[in-house]
Amino acid sequence: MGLTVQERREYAEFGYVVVHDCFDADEALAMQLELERMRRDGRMWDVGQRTVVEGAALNLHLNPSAHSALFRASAWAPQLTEAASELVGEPLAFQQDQAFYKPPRTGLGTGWHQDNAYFGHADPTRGVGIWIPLHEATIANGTMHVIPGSHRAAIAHAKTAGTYLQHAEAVDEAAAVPIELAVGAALFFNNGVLHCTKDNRSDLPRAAFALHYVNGDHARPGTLGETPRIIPAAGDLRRWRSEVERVLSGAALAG
Ligand SMILES: O=C(O)CCC(=O)C(=O)O
Repeated sequence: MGLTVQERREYAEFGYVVVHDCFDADEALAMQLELERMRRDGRMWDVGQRTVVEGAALNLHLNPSAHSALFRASAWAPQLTEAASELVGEPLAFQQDQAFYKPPRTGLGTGWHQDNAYFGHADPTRGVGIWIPLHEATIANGTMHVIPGSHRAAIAHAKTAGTYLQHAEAVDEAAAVPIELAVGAALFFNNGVLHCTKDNRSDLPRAAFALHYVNGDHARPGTLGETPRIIPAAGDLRRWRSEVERVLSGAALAG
């Protein structure tokens, strides 16, 4: 599908761009069902190593491609690979994926950071993150916030006590912009953009899925131990769509 000239310009200027209608209803539903299956199976863990019990204040994470063929195939979804390769250049390499789940009322946000604090690329603009809400992401449920233009300067980070997370040491929050997104949309953001999520104070859960691509010539293992893998910039539509259909037909049989 690729990005429009306007979308590429916005990304270059601000360090991020929202692509509306990145996923159709089937794709979005399949991702929601898979995340919910993994959550029910107890695959999610709290970044602060808190016990995962109902009603607790939690920031739940998961590496979905370790447990789900659908999420493994998502890295090959052409609407992601084509846009990512336009933003970071070919050869395209897939770096890693993560999912985030904030329970209703008690879900905890993730502090301000630049993803390049984890990846350590010499040029953060050679890496792109894609944040995909699996529930509508609103100010009330603590959606992603970004600081436009912040990809131009690296900020010092420190380790957040009791977690594997890094947080930026100085952030001008007055410049922050909340990014409200419908299900089906995706936020593409430069590895250098300062971003955070806030607590979920709403009565519904808020989940999101994020993938990271990097230009293959600049690829290096991240601090989470992952090794980037070269993938075709055109992606593989059949691989992605057959996984979407498999998940939906499994749900139809079960339901
Ligand atoms: O959804 C979240 O809480 C964190 C997302 C994030 O920081 C990221 O994708 O880099």
